[in-house]
Amino acid sequence: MTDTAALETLEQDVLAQIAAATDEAGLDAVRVGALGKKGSVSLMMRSLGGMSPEERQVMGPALNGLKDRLGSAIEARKAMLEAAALDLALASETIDVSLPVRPEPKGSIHPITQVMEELAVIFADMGFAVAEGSDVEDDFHNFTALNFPEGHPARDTQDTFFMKPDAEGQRKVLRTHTSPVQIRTMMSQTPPIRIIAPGRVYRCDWDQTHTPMFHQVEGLVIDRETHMGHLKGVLQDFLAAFFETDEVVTRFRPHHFPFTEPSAEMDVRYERVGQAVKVGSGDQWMEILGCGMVHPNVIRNCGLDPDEYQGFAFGMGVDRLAMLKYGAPDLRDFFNSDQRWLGHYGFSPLLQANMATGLS
Ligand code: 2NL
Repeated sequence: MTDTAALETLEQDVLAQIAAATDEAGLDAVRVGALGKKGSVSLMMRSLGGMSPEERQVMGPALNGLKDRLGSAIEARKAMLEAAALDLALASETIDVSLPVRPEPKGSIHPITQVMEELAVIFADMGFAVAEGSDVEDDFHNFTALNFPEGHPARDTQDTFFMKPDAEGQRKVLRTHTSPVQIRTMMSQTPPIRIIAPGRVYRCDWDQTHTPMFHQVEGLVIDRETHMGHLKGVLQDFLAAFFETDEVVTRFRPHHFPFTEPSAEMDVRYERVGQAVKVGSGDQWMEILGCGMVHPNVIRNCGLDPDEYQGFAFGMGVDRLAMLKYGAPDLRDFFNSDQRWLGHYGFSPLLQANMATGLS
């Protein structure tokens, strides 16, 4: 029975099975059935031992040839099936790289953080650097260097959070303004100085308009010939940029701070448009910030000569700016961590404030 005609039939049979295999698993079953240890071709190879030398001389090469041809046919079919599977995957698994990230971002930027970013962007555009410092400060940097006299009401435990006395008996405070950052900058750098100091500040106060922790940004310019005109120009440009209007109408009202002389509060024109507040024009005045020329005592306390250097400083509440610009009615909502409130008043983390394409 082991003649070449039988081999011919087997070859046609296996080739038909190879052609009919539609996936790699099916094709591998065909390979095992023919060329595997107990496959039809392998069994025939094994029968070579029992043949006469004449028979073996014919059947040996014939079986080897069959084995090679079937092996090549299987390889060719395998390559074809792989290519087809890849084409199918490429056609059905397209990736649109322009889609937003998944899962979609759920977090949002808190309006106070947003306003802090906007302030940094506006003042950076005017050449100011951002300076930061510790929330826990000593009496010297928070009060004494700033020309607060002994016994000034702000130094009182009524207004200021005091820490427990340390090993040297010194009572540190939670900074009541970010001015200590500016004091430290004046003591460690030589003018010209142009910085803003944004950050958290603390005072014993808790009602509709006051929270014991709030946010402030202060600014400081120290140079040889700085004057009130520069102060007014910087603050007007700042307010116009922040409230995104062409011009703002402002006025200085005389005031008093221990650390500036002269001191002023700056008001801006505004009007109510329904619930919202429009800043820049209108017939009402609104107090927006405090400012002044840095007191000569403060300059001297920082190791600089007030006859050589002078400058201006200003300070304002970030939380109030955020309320005004984004129309949140109650300051206490800013600190409730309510997801629905944040969803409404928050900002996209993917949109960064910048002067070129807009602040908010
Ligand atoms: C306000 C008023 C102000 C300053 C802060 C300052 C800092 C140094 C020297 C002098 Cl180191 N002045 N800061 C000056 C004027 C006003 O803040 O109403 N803040 C909420």
